[in-house]
Amino acid sequence: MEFIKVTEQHRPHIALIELNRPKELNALNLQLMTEVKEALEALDKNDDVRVIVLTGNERAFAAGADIKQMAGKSAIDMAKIDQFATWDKIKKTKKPLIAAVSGFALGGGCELAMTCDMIVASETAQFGQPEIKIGVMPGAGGTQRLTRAIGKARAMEMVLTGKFISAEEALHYGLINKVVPVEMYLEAALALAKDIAQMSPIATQMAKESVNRAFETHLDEGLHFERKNFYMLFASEDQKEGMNAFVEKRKPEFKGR
Ligand code: DAK
Repeated sequence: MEFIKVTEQHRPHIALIELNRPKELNALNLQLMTEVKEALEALDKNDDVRVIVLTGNERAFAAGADIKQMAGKSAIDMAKIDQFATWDKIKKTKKPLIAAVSGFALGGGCELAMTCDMIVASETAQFGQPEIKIGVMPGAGGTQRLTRAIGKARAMEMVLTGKFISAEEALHYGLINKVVPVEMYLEAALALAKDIAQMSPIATQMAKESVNRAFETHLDEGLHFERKNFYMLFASEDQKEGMNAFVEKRKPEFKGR
């Protein structure tokens, strides 16, 4: 991996992916995105990993797709590259995925953070969809996920003016989960990951799938989907362990079976 660093067991059951193109503010070139996709696919298959944290560095989570790589491309070039295939695979990650964001999360960087399930940010984080300033518009979910997260009025303003919002504003708008001092953002994301890693990994994955379904279907179908996943969990050893542990007044030990 040239542009990312992967630590499979950064903490027990928690993997860490670090975007590592610091001079370019982690601009998301094609190779970097392919590496992220491949790392997520491998971690999804690794039974020892229950939660994944994705981060950049203090100055930038990611300042967007690589403008220098895109600048000369034609529409046909873009269609042939079909980068959406990579982004679609990232979206399909089964395990809970937490973005730990500091500094710039712009364009594709903001979209990548929003593709994660939760966002923990440093006080210095800035979120934005500035594509309009370079003559295009968001292409990896910015008009859809941002609008669902913060509502039409605010999304429209961000997308049409390219203005950035601060971490505090992002928290207030409901885009992110928490804001902490810059020296703590990664630790705070790892602490959240640890809370989740203590649960049954089967249950967390099914719960994630069910919450995400809320954005893709109407209520009746979503409730039906939730119900099926709920029943399915009664086929797991972890359900027996969790409920028996409660009755026996002890801490459950989930095995992911
Ligand atoms: N691409 C390429 N290089 C970038 C970059 C980017 N997005 N952002 C920064 N860099 C590079 C700069 O060119 C500079 O490189 P050198 O000149 O040193 O070689 C280096 O990083 C440091 O940046 P600055 O010197 O500009 O640093 P400043 O602190 O002055 O400014 C900034 C920081 C983040 C405000 C500024 O760099 C900036 O405005 N960057 C561009 C932000 C932006 O417009 N982002 C949106 C890009 S479009 C798709 C999926 C996704 C997308 C599209 C399609 N498909 C699935 C098809 C996404 C599109 C985008 O994200």
